[in-house]
Amino acid sequence: MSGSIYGNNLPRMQEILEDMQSRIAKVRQQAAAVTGMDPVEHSLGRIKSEESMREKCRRKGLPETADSALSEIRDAIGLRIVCAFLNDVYLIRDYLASEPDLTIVTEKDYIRHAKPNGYRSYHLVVKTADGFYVEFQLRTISMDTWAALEHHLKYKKNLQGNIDLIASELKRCAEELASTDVSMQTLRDMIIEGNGADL
Ligand code: 0O2
Repeated sequence: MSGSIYGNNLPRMQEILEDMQSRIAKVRQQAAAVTGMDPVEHSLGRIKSEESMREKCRRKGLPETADSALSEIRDAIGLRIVCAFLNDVYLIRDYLASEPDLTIVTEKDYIRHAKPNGYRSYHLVVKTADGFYVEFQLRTISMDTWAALEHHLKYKKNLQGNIDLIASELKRCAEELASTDVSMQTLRDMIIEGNGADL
């Protein structure tokens, strides 16, 4: 096993990641110029590490090849966009959908249809004109906090205690956070109405 699983595509992948990051920066500036508020709290971009990609190929029963890493698996290039408010998640979604050179390949609204464990996020896979896939995970700060904790617990070895109780408490937390997200959005809408276009 020698060389990168991505073959000689890494420089182009890095370029695409940077391009996506600058598009997000642009839409943040545009939205802030109109509303006075940045729709994105923070964002992270990454090329999936060699080791994680090889592990994902094995987990999915795929050969460890560039084709698997770039075509069968579609999150080699990934961005996580964390928004303060629910509506901002959909604003970013609409912006990505409106980009003429990007094709939406899959779209999963785990916000309106949460996973059974309580996971919420909006997942979008887009394809660039030259055939690279990019996965976007769009979520609120609350959803991000929950996912980080759940991820941490999931990979914690020798987790002691009542696993069923932990799972049901985690789900309850996800529901409480989701309800807080709706309340925060309502509050924001009320403030905007009270201030015209100032917010
Ligand atoms: P990593 O290391 O975070 O990238 P896929 O696994 O992508 O082929 P699927 O099932 O269509 O296929 O993906 P899905 O359900 O849209 O989720 C993909 C990614 O979302 C995961 O990537 C996680 O990052 C995140 N995710 C999905 N479900 C959960 C969850 O229940 N908890 C948390 N914390 N994150 C979740 P990877 O590849 O699993 O891992």
